[in-house]
Amino acid sequence: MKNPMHGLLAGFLVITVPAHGAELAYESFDYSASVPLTTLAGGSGWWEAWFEDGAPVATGSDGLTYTDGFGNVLDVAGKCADTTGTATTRSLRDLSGGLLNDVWISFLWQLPTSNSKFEGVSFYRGLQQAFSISNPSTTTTSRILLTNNLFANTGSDTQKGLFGTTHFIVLRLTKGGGTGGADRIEAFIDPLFSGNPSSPDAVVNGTNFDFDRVRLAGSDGSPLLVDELRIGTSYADVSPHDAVPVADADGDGLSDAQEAVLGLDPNVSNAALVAAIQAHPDWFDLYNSAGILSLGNGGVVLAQTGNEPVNFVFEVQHSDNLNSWPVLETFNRQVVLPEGKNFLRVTLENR
Ligand SMILES: [Ca+2]
Ligand SMILES: [Ca+2]
Repeated sequence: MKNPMHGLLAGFLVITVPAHGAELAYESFDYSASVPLTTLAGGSGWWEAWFEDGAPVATGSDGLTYTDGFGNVLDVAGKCADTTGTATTRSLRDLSGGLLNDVWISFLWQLPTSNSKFEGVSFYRGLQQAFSISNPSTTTTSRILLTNNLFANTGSDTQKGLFGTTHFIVLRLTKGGGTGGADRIEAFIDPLFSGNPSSPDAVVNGTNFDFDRVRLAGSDGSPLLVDELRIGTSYADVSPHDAVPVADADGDGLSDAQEAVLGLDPNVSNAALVAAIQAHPDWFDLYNSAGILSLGNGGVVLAQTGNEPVNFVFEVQHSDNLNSWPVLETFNRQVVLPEGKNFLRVTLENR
């Protein structure tokens, strides 16, 4: 605390164990190839089967796959959805859990060929289209757009998207997290699986992005492949993957690639030196976790668990007798650390 608190008012910080996320819905299109989605009811977290508005989207001949920039492979199953048809295709499915917000959404996306037709994945609140990821319908340029359908279809261009390439699209909805307390959606294109993505490629604000329905559509039957649609309460829920084993020929914990950077022989173990450095970090002007946690400097340093957000409950307490301290006000806040960061510091200032 930079200044002592005055009077009979004090802050009390309680750190709660982060709640583990939960996968809320999943559709892998684990059906036969090249059949209409209508009446298909696989996956989890859905209210009844796919239905159509016009012509149905069908399953593709195969499923999509995705490998992130570190070589980790997304968990996939079954086929995909393919909007190709002779007329506009639209298939919809309702979620079983009612209206959702404060969630992560992910899906695989591939536009096979150049065109200037609308193809997209849209999210509805009942009959109201709320937000969409789509291909621009005014140009043949390959782009992935995030659109607020609630307000004049105002969009945000991710400036990303290649024809014939499978992209991993992640949306993060934050209720009240936008400008002036509006809802916010952040779009991330091809983020790594290793940590919460923190630099969105597009952002939109809107009055209410609650949704309970998903629609896949291809205008005039133009082609879009969509697969592995997931909704969850954490990024980890929507990015399950198999980590690729890292080559470490001598088994000393340093990968062959890291040893190459350090000029070491990947076939000669450096385990003894690594153990010595870990046992005596101060000899090398390094901090271990305990050392970092002791660097409060008037604040409190906290470590995150895995990649989970850190949950705070901050209580302001008051007292008439300095003995009993009932709560005056409680603040709840969840903080997601930037990728690659494991510690945060909290300070309290009386201004
Ligand atoms: Ca699939
Ligand atoms: Ca090694």
